[in-house]
Amino acid sequence: MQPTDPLEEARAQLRRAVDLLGYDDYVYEVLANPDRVLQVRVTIKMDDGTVKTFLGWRSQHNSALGPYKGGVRYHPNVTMNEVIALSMWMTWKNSLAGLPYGGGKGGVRVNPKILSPRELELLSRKYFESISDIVGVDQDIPAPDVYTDPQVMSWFLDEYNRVKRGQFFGVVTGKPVELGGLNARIVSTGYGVAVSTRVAAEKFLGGLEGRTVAVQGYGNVGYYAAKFLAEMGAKIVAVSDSRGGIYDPEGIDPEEALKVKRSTGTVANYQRGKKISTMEILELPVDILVPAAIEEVITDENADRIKAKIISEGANGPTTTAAEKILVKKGVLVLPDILANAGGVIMSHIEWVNNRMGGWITDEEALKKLEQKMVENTKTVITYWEKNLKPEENSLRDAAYMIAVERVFRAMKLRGWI
Ligand code: AKG
Repeated sequence: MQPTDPLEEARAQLRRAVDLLGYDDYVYEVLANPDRVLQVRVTIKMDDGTVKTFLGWRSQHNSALGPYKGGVRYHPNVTMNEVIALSMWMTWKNSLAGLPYGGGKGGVRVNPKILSPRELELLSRKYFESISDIVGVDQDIPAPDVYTDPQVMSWFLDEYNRVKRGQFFGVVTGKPVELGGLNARIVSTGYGVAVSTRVAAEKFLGGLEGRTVAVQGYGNVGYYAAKFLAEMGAKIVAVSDSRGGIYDPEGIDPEEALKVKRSTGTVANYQRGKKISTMEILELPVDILVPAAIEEVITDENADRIKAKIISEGANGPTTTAAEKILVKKGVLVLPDILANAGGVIMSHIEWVNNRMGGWITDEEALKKLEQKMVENTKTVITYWEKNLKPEENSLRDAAYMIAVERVFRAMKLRGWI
């Protein structure tokens, strides 16, 4: 199986939605390409005296609904096309979530795990300085993504305020509490995945109680999805990370698995159960599968062997278009990324509003708001799918895309862009 270009995937998904909605090629062309992509060079002096240059990007896809919004990832394999695809997905995610945001995304091609704290700070500050002219509280609001965290956001915030000579706290979200962030941001994507899954399970599986779950990826999203799903009554039977996984039909304690990962480097050392590979986890006989690791893990090569009834996309882009066709035929329901993992950006919006008002909100209130929005959005997508599409031909992603693209289309029309 050849890895597909994420941008091709994103465009194929858009093409489908544009065709289903009956829009013309002009609309497709406008939305298949970002408004702007800035490529920057980030050159830093390493601790050993050598000089290294890293490439970085910020892609601003569409701002019809509001300022661009989306995270920044640090990853050794990130490419410009991937960043563009991710910014396109952010446009749909924000639109579907009903947030007043367009879509943006950033990335730096670097392995942050091998940088010293000083090198990481320097890289973060230089990257943000280089994109500071195109970001801003009402222009483009970055946030954490793969391998970036509240500390990186603090450096972004500080660098922006140094360059712009102000105190613009709403220019990034996902900040530490001391700088206007919310503790709840860290749990929000995983919590949102769990809530969306619960709504789907209530509708299609008669509830979450006792339903078996496999979670691929044990970073923030995977761990918190597992933790909250377990709290909601589901039984976590398999978890994995990049180094391997574990399957125990008797059930796995998510907290214990996290402790094992922290102390030994991988959940695969969990004391009970059978060791499995990070790809085998996708094919286990479970009710619910949560791919929360990387893109394109469910492909036309393994889709036919998937036994789960519901797939909840914690990661961005884990299912390819070709795989989804097979899954629709098999009657497997995919809660698409733009719906299921929107919890992070919804919480970011709460933080941003708070910063702009100079206000405060408790984590409890913020999580309540997030839950309401995830329930509402999941029900909206399921209802739209049932009313307007054919379950034997169309996925929930088709429904989610049609709602999201139509909102962006209407905003562009009202603004006179098309
Ligand atoms: C994502 O949902 O993939 C994001 O990058 C969210 C970032 C945000 O909170 O703005």
